[in-house]
Amino acid sequence: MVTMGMTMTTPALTQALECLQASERPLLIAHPRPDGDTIGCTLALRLALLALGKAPRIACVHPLPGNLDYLPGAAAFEVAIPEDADIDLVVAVDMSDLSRTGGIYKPAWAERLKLVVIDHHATNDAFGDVNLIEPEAAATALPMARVIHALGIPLRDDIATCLLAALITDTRGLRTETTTPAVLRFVSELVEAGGDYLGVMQRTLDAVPYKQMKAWGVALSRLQLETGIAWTTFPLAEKQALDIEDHDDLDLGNLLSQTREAQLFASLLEMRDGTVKVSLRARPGYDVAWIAKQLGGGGHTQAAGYSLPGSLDLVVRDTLALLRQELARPH
Ligand SMILES: [Mn+2]
Repeated sequence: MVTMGMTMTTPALTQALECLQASERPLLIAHPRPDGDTIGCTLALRLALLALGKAPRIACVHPLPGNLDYLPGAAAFEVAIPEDADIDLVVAVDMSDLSRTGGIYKPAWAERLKLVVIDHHATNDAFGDVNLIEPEAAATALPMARVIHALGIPLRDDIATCLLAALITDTRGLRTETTTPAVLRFVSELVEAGGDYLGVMQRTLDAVPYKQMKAWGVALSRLQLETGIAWTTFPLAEKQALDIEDHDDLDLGNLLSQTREAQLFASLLEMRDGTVKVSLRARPGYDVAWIAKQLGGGGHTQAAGYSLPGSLDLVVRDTLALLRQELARPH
């Protein structure tokens, strides 16, 4: 691996390595409503640790979506870990704050276990004892690849496939602003090393379940456009009619962001707990991270989100007000 600075060492990388090398039974946690980055990176690190003879456990509070549950090792995910579990390290993967473990992390662990954070969210509040955070990285797959390489494990075959799944999903098929020439070179190296590029494309991206396709129909029929902003709402009644669970990620943000006339995009989903889950997208040059941060969420410049209590109408109003502010900024 010649690209992506695989031999680059930072204090955070050194500390993360020390923790992982000293650990025999680490717990790796992926975030709720898991995406390809959190799952691919967690599985890649698990494979690397297994190759070192360690006994990692992996956890995610929600079931894996059908486009990720085929990845090598996916069946090993657990949905809960008891507080007194026999683990000796916790690794949080692809999450910007501790609440993103979805309750898997137990506060009592802070006394006895080190917490390593491996992430790329600009809004990450460095909540670990060790924080390997690369906000400029296209995906957590990049710092994760550095960790695995530094552990002495080759980035090939199943590990390469897991890292490809992470990179390709988080860049929406290599089309985000963060998809640099170095990222593209790294992708080609992973493919040369046995990573299943075509399989990942076919099985993660071009693999929308029928139910989700129907949901897209509802969301698109409710699509609205005002100067530069495309947005849609998904009321609870419509979700129930289509048998959609709250943890189903409909990926509406990415769908809406293809609307040619708009620079900013929002999807607002009514949830069963009385909150509204908002997903924002921005074209290159625009920024939605500050909006999410201001409303208690997080994310990236081009993709961010948050949840707010209140009616759909109220959250639409507050969200549109901030999106109009962003649109009005000089660009
Ligand atoms: Mn990510």
